[in-house]
Amino acid sequence: MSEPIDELEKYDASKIDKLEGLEAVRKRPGMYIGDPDERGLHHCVFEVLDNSIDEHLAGFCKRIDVAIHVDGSCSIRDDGRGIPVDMHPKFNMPAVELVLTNLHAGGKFGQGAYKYSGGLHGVGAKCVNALSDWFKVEVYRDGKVYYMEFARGVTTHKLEVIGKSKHNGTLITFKPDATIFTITIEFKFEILANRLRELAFLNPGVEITLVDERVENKTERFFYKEGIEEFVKQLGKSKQLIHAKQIVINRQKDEIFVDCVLQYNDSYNDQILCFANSIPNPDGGTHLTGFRTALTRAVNQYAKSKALIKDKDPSLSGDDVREGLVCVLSVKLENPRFESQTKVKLVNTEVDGIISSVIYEGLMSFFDANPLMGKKIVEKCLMAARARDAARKARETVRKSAMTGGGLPGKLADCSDRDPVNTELYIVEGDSAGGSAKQGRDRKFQAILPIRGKLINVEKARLDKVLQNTEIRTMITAVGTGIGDGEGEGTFNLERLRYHKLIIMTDADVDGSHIRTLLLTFFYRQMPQLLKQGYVYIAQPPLYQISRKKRVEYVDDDSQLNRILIQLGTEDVRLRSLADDKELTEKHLGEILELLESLDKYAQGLSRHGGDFSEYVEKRHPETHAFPRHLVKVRSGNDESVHYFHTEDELMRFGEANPDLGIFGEDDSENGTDKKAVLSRRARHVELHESKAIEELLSNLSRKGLNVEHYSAQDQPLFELIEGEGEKAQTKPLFSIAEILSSIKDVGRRGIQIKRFKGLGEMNPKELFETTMNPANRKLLRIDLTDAVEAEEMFTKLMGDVVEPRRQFIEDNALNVRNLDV
Ligand code: 0RA
Repeated sequence: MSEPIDELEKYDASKIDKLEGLEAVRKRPGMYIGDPDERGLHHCVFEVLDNSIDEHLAGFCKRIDVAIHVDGSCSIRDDGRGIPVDMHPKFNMPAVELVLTNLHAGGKFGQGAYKYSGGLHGVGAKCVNALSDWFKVEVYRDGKVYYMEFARGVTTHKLEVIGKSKHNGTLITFKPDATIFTITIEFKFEILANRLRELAFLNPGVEITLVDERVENKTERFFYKEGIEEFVKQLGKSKQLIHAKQIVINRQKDEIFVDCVLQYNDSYNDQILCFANSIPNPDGGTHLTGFRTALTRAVNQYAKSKALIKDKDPSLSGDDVREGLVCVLSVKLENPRFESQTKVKLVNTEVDGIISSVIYEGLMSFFDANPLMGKKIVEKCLMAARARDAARKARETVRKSAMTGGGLPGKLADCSDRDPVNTELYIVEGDSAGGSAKQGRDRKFQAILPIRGKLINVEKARLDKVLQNTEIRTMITAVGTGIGDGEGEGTFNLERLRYHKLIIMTDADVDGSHIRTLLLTFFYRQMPQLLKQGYVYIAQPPLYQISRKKRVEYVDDDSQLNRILIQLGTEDVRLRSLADDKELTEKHLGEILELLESLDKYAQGLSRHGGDFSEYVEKRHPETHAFPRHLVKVRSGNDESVHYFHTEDELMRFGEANPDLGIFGEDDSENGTDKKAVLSRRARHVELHESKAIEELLSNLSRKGLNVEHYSAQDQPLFELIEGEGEKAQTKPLFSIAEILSSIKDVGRRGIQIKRFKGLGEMNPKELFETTMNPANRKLLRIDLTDAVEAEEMFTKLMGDVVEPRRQFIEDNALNVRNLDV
């Protein structure tokens, strides 16, 4: 299996310039991993991961397991060959130590099986080592387990055999150094998950898992046999496709491997994701240029050859042929060069022509073999061309009116400071809230733009229609940047941005959330740079106002309100258990309430899925005491029933016995106008990942003396709530566990007034300023688009035509409706 000596020979002395310590990396982390911010932090994981992916590319690694641990460290395990452990003859050091401590040692990159490696110069893992508080490596090789440990790049535990193993592989665990990563050292599941998913798409066949041990039950598995074909399928899954069959091109030319999958949908945007050696290049580069040229040329060529456009007609433009296109373009080449250390743009000049010819040939042969689809695609592009012409005219008029009419819209209450760095624009829903905001604001740096009613849905209308909308035009003028790509007047120019904070302020109701989504979608489609650079924010008005005697307090959300109610409630009451006639200590009661409060959240979650918590508790497995893992809600006309299942098997059997519910297959009742589909039953299956957490909570509660069986009401009282002392004490019997929490909250609620703010208009100007606009108190939510793929999917789902994904999305996210669109 392993030929360590041979391999080592190849990268010995000649490849290792000098023994350079890792101090250089610690001094200037930016040179090696980019800024030591959140991105840099996660980059560390990706650097180590790249080595495992290399092992996969070399044909030795099938599986990679990534874990975020409770102490904030992260581990990456692979089943590759394992880092070599042999003594290096010249440096008198095991290879693994050399590889992890010496900047220019390594030499496995840029040759042999590692030709298509993503890492540059192989500095990856050793930089991570240098930037870690501690760094541990276990190597499984030659039937043994080897172990080594470092601190900030310095060896603290020499290589040692610590056990036996039949397997091969490498396990690296590290804890980032907080003195380097000063902004954050907290790994985010989503950031890691997005990259792992991407890697699994780009490297079909590798199985990657991610587990977050900081929380209960958070794991994900990424495995895509079909690679980027599945990627494209997923990107387009909430859109109406123009053609069912994907265009798949994979070919090798001059040592460059090209993998490309395309599919058109009926939206007005394109999404082309480019990768070089599995590294995303959001700014494109030579591979993208080559692709674009080829696409435009091929579609025009085909359209003309089939007389779908006349010779005298203008050609379809690049924008026309890309409208509604979803595409993943992945190239693998020997020496990728990028514009910067962050690798956002590929610059190898030789790539352009090669990609262009491969893609052109691929497209032409696809069109020839599938003439109907070719025709459909050309027709779609022709439609885009016509619409683009109309939009260009519309934009022209927007620009003209902005230039001539003296500039700023009358509804805008501008601020006095003219320096965009200092200023903010509040885009406020409704004239009345707009009025309050105008009165309450600090006019030096806060500008207010009220917008009225429903905005036009920018996802469903073409740009020319969108630009006829007055609200949209006003907003474009106020923001100042203009819209659309390209160069020249009227197109987007970030330098003309008039405020560095654009703050969307809407009511905390359904309409408000709709308007907020529309605004965000508009920014996302027409001024994406604003979102990418973090200029767009969402104001977070408080949800409640509570007043007690003369004191007024604002409360952000339900969980904060609950905490306050529980706190107030426990100040006034005690709890006596009737089973042993003992009063609980305040501490004991506090702990119980905390558990009950968490349980309540799960109970509410369950009821959002249509379940009932008491019933759920009763469905506990009589022997194992496990809770059901699956819930299926069946709707049939006005009837609703809920079914619980403990295992996949049980669920399968139910699905097989009720095939009309389509629990496993795609729900195709959206398609076709079959009357029966409208009348038929519908089912929704939810996997209750929370069952483990609920089990845990209930066992904690039982350790605190509460019996799960008593969750719902009993015939006899279980507890007594006591208020007041001695003679004057009042008691109230409680018949269930659930009642403890609710009755204590009831006590807390006494003597205070809780007002729920439905709309911004319910606050007076001073309140609105203090709670929501005053930089000293407010909580702004910055919209960041770390993951464009996810954002794209979210916007299409929320705003697009396909009903089912949207309904599903909204239901799935009902847990946090307040931030539905963020
Ligand atoms: C140097 C040489 C070889 C493998 C590796 C490094 C290697 C590094 C890492 C880091 C994480 N997982 C890894 N797996 C392998 C070649 C080994 C050989 O020829 O046996």
